[in-house]
Amino acid sequence: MQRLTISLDDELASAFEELMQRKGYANRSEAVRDLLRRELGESSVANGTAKQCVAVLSYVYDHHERRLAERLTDLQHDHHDMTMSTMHAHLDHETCIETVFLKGQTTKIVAFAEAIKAETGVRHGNIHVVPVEAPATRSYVARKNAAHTHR
Ligand code: NI
Repeated sequence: MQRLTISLDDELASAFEELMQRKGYANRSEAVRDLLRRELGESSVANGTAKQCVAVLSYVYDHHERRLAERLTDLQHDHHDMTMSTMHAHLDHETCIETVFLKGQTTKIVAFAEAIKAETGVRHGNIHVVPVEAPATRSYVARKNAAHTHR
């Protein structure tokens, strides 16, 4: 554990305090740790160093759109090696919301998510990628997996 002392100008410091309050952080250290982890995680995905990831893909779609539900299911079956689980809810007579839990090679997962989002009738597509390798961003999942290593 290292202790860092940082200097912020007044404006940035009060914006940080405001952000902490809005997000419900009880202390500055945890807020800074989360900001750093998010930035490191996002940049490791962007620059390709996060080779493996877990991800949550969510989207809304119209199940009356021609064959869309079937196409989405086909896409998931085509990627069964990375699709862990799917949750589906019917929002109203036409609209469905789906969340897909994914695990595997980051580039493949991102490509799969883009393919789903690009389907006609899929709206509000969003993916949250969590790197599982980079030590600095060690996630809950990575720690949990490490804790489950039996010797
Ligand atoms: Ni539905």
